[in-house]
Amino acid sequence: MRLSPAVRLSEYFLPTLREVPSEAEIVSHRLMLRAGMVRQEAAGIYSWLPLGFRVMKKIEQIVREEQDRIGAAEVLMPTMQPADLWRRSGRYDGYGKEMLRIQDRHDREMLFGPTNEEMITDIFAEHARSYKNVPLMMYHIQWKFRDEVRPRFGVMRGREFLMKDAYSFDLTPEDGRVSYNKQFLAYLRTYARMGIKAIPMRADTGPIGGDLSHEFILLADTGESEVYCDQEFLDIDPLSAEVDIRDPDAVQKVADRYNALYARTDELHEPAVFEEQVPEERRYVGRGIEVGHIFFFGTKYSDPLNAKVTTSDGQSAPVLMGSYGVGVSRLVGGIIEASHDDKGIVWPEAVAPFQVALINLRVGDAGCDSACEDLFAKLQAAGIEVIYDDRDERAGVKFADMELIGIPWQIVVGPKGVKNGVVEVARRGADGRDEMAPDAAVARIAG
Ligand code: P5A
Repeated sequence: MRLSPAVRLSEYFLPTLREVPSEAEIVSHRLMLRAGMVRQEAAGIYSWLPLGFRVMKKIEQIVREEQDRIGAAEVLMPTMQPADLWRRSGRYDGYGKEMLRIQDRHDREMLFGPTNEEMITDIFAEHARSYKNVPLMMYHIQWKFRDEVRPRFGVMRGREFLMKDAYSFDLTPEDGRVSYNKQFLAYLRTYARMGIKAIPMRADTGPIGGDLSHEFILLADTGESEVYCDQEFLDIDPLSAEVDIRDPDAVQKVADRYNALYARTDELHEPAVFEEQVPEERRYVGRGIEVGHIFFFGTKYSDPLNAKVTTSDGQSAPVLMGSYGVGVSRLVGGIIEASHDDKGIVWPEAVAPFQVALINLRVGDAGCDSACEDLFAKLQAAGIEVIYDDRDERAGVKFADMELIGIPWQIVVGPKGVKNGVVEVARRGADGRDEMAPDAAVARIAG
């Protein structure tokens, strides 16, 4: 999906707020409301306004590219599911009040899907026949509904939320492990590309089931989960080495590097174990937000839903499955928790709604207007996404708004500079402004 490469603020919908909304408990929620990114429609249910929508789409696209890269095929399953499917897996009653149950006009029982293990297993069961159909991975990026007891923290714990959920199908435990490892690696790359640190932690499997599971915890001081880990986790850069994803040994090697850390750090939540096993200078204690969760659960769904394939020697065997979730809408809030200052959001470049804010200090002044129009066109030609503040507003309002919404670069065009043939360039989160010719400004940001 292609986002609009450039917008004029006078034609845009950016309902920023000066006041701090009283209902918001945490900084990301406050900033998302103040930056005009979302509007709450009901408890835990949000409309995504233009700015919030752009960020969510950027996150979604990074997730998509990394899934495609490991050979997972994108599909789209519906939000509505028949209750019968969940009766067959045995999860219909167990899921309890968190599942939103709906009746259609024929009194058929439906539900708004909280996840899609049943449906994808049923799709596989209908179409796949033999060992030649596996290994296989499919994913979709689709809205989920979970009627959480206490929806809070804005989009971080919503009732309706966007998830990427992938599913793997394999014949042998060894192949299943390869699929799991591929996803593990894809997750490391996905978060690194977003400019954030997300640490894989061994996890309980809960209602999804299975015996192998990792949560990915985005480091943020305000997070709900405690993180005790070896500093080495933070020092590994997942993007530093190009791993051939089609080579199972290479993939296993990366997973092993993390697993070696777990071997030492499995019970790190016990302070005594932590102190005994991790040298003081490498002890990291912090907080974080769960932004992903992956599971390998074997035949938990393929057994009851009869998803079998014939083996090469003519036997019939249930497929082994895993499922892999990323909290796409949660990440929008999570990244803000991890990256903000007292002026507002500080977006990592890869997920910023726009790369540059072009600020016209004197709208109506012929020199400023034409310098801005020229820059607006040149930035677009250079492939840089730009939001042009062409509103008739005070300079202070413009600076405050662009800082609040966290745009990585600012180009400031004022009457004095225009006379001297220069503009000012500033970087969000850094001090100072540099004067330079307009073309140099474009080159600086492009470079
Ligand atoms: C894995 C994919 C699953 O549902 N089934 C399909 C498995 N896992 S999970 O851990 O329950 O959810 C995956 C990720 O979704 C995000 N998430 C939420 N985001 C916002 N609001 C919620 N209420 C919510 N619940 C889960 C989390 O990031 C989680 O890791």
